[in-house]
Amino acid sequence: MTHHVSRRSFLSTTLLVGAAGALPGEAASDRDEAKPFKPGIITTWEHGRPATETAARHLKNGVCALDVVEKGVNVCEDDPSVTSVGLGGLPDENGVVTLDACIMDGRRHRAGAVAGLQNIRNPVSVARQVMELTRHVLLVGDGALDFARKAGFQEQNLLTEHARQRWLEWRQNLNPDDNWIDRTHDTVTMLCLDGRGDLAGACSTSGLAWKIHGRVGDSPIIGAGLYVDNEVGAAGATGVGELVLQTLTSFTIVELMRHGRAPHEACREAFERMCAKIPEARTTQEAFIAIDKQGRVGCATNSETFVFYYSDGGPPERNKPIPIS
Ligand code: SD4
Repeated sequence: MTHHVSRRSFLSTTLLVGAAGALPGEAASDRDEAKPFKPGIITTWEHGRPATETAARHLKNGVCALDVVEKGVNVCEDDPSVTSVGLGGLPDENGVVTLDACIMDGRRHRAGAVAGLQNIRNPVSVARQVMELTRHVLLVGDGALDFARKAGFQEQNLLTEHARQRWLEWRQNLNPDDNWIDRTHDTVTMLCLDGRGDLAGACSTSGLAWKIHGRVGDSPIIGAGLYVDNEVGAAGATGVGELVLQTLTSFTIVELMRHGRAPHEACREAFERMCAKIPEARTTQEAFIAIDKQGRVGCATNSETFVFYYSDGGPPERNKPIPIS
């Protein structure tokens, strides 16, 4: 399924302004010229709307893609009514909320990630600090929490009463066929091409509800839940992370775009490849989004309920892709 950026807006050129986000040693004037690309943001799921609204405001104000995606994803993390991300996320089998997130900056091909992080409502911002303050990419569990504390993040209980009640219901209805897979799980993944033509992406999730304590999904793994290549494009995933981990879907999509596929073709081909290797992928919920260096966006999903939001800096547009059967 493709979201077609209108021909008129796609062909319109973007005048690059301001120096915000310029790399050290890079003169803003190097880039102040009309370019044949269209800045844009694409975000997963219904809760992507408020996240995209905030992100779009920043994009319009000339903020760099890296800040756009962090600030956008923070909106979802802060919302206690979103039960799959940050505060209010559904817990693991022990009733503990553990969060996975990552962020990637196309300009320097840098990334940061956290997995199994407890008590911090903005894991994507902790991931950003892992990227900014250390030479590591991924911190997990207690180590990630220690790092977050030292970086100045406040701890809080992330288990809302609503999430606790749902966990209690699940425990009462436990059955021996439980496979930890058939859950509601709606990771927020956001990709952005900014006014300078730079790409970034971020994703954040509480992972599969009632997962085994210690389980890590695809979302904090660079190349699986998210991948950005500043020369080519960016891609991200939402869905059952085990399958995404087994096929490194986001990396695959970006590589397919490198070889000339449009974003929707790359997403579709990656999905078909996943199904060829793992037939179960036809029945588990999976969705992939992508944006290329020109600002074209695309998506492939097998989910009846998946939606994504797109913005070029204006009000978010809701898109309901036709699921692949
Ligand atoms: C995970 N991929 O932890 C995440 C969950 C998700 O839409 O994306 N849900 O496997």
